[in-house]
Amino acid sequence: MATTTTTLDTDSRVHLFDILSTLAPPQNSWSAHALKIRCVLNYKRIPYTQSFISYPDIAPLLKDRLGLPPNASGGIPHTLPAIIHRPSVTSNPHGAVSDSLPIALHLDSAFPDPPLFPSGHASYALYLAVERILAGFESGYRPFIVPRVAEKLDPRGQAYFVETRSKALGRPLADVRPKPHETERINQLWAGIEKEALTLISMLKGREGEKDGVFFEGDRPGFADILVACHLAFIERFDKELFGRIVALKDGELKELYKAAVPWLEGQGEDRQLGVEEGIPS
Ligand SMILES: N[C@@H](CCC(=O)N[C@@H](CS)C(=O)NCC(=O)O)C(=O)O
Repeated sequence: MATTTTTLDTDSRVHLFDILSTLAPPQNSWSAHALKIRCVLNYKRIPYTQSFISYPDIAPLLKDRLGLPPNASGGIPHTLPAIIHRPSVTSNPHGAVSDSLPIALHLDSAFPDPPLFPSGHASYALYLAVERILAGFESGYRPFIVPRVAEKLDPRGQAYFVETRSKALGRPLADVRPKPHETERINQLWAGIEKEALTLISMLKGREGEKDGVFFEGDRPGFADILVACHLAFIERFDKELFGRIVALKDGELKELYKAAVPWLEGQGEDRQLGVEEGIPS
């Protein structure tokens, strides 16, 4: 894809900062958080440019170059995804916003059609419930996936990721994924994954025979569906066997939702190298 040379000052498009990896397009976006914003941009057909940032450059870019405060949601203070959109963002001199939920809510108000919450407050409540279920789902799948992320990062990103994650987890990252002979642990993690997945599936099925459409709200997609698709894509990028097992549950409700979301997960903005090295015009 061609890389443009327009400056941010003249470019009214949204710019998405995603995380660099060695994965090949169109499956090069892998972080469930960054995928949420990619999906929102693609679903709403918002024109955007994109750049991919190596892990050790994320905090310097956000803090020093863009002057963004730490995420209000807690956890790691400076994270991707982040966007720049000067025409609509007034809270930051560069038009920058970080943290996936604030970004999604901002984009939903700046570009309201189609809405991320098709039934308004009820869809927002649905999103909160799905997010809660996904937290349990994620704690089951993380040990299988996170050690494999390191294998697909650029060399600087890999060194940073292995060091920070091993420190946070209190043991070498490579030891986190269960070994094939650890069947009890594998079964226990799978049981957690399956329990939460079955709840999502029963929500997708709806009351017996009454629901059409592959999304929680029938044929109207919303942010809750995007969230589920992004977690599934994160798993798919790094462990196709686990992904296959999850989407085969029941009548393949999760597979149908995922298939419908693929154009949003894989859609690409125009590549535009923008990062710590290049600097951000003030
Ligand atoms: N609350 C944030 C969390 C995002 C997040 O954890 N991003 C990770 C990548 S998946 C990150 O940028 N980490 C930076 C680091 O580890 O230095 C959101 O929803 O966007």
